[in-house]
This record gives sequence, structure tokens and C-alpha cells, in this order.
Amino acid sequence: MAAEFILYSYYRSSASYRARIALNLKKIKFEYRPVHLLKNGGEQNQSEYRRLNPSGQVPCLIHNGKPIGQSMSILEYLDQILPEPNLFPHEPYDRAIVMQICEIVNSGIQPLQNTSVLAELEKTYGLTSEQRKAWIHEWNRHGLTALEEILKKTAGDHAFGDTITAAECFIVPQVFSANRFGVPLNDYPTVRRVCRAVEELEAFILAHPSRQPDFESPT
Ligand SMILES: N[C@@H](CCC(=O)N[C@@H](CS)C(=O)NCC(=O)O)C(=O)O
Repeated sequence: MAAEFILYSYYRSSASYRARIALNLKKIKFEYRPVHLLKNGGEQNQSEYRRLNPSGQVPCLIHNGKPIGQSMSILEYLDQILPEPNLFPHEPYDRAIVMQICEIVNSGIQPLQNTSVLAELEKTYGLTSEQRKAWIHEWNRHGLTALEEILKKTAGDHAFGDTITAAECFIVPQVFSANRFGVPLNDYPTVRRVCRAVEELEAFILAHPSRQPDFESPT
């Protein structure tokens, strides 16, 4: 019998990492199905996977046989079906600010460093490896600068006040990516602090790329 929850994921995909953190925070057990984004022309492009997620991206969560693409939708859904611990505050303004934090990562940074976007810039516009690095650094700098300004006002023990919210589900994976791409983080002390505050928690440890069954050590 199929598992109640199945997550299609790639170990170092920051969007998959968000979903893994949220599932762990909610203590939801799930079956992990790896989708290799680089091998075989990208397994996310295979028709069987695209039937589940027409965007051809990970993550995709299957709940009782029903697929949900987009990490934001997945987090929202999990919060609806299992409200505790709450990822998005109920108070409308607070909720909007947590969403704003998430969206800075979700729409302002990650899409611009996504594998398929970088591949297109290289193939069609001749982006060199130096330009690729500068491009990634620039969009990280742009988004992280905004995040730092906001978190200076909203952070308590965590990014938004004193409890973990969806903000951590987005910020922690983005900082992991920024480190992977060698983005300097000195100018973002609050961003780094809120990441440090959760790094020893089981939900975050178990969601880390290095703990996934498809993990590959960097060569
Ligand atoms: N907004 C989407 C972004 C998903 C996304 O860009 N996933 C990346 C990995 S982090 C991916 O699957 N890239 C493969 C590709 O674009 O071909 C979400 O939050 O789920």
C-alpha cells in the first residue's frame, strides 16, 4: 500500500528542503522519492514526473494519492490539515509579514539561481562561469539585504518573534544554497543568527541535504 505522504525531492534542492523541514516540524512521516535534477536530462523532465508536477520541478508532495506542487502551497496545505505547530500566523498582518519574508526567498532569490534558468542563460546567452557566479551572488545579495532589514525588526528568538514559522523553512535552505555558491554572508548577522537558532533542532537536522538518501558528497 502506498504511503499516506510521499515527497518527491532532490537532496540539495532548497525548495525541497523547505518542504522537508515543514513535514518534520509537523512530525509527519513520509516516503522520500528522489528526483535527480541533473542525471538522464533531469528526471524532473520525464513525462511520468511531469504528470504529477507539470512545472517539472521539485518538490512535489503526494497526500493520499493527490499531488501538490510548489513548496509554498505544500506548507500552506500542511498548515491547514495539521495546524500545530502553526507555520503561518493567524493574525492577518503577522501572516502577511511572514509571507513577505518567505516570498523574498521564493520569488526574489531562488528562481534566479534555479538550475534551468542558469542552464538557459549559459546555452542561449553564453553566460561564462565567472558571470554565472556574479549573477548568483547579485540576486542573493539583493534578497538577503532585504531579509536582513526586515528581520532586524521582526526577529526575536526566531525570524518572526519567538516561535518558528514558515520563515525558517525558507531562510535556512536559502542560506544553505548561498553557502554552497560561496556568497559572503558577513552583512547579514540577523539572518545568520536565526539560522543558528534552529540548526540543532531535529526537524532541521533531519531535513538537511546531507541526511537525505540521495545525498552525494561534493567532489
Ligand atoms: N517555486 C517552486 C520552485 C521549485 C524549484 O525551482 N525547484 C528546483 C530545485 S530547488 C527545480 O526543480 N529545478 C529543476 C529545474 O528547474 O529544471 C517551489 O517553491 O516549489
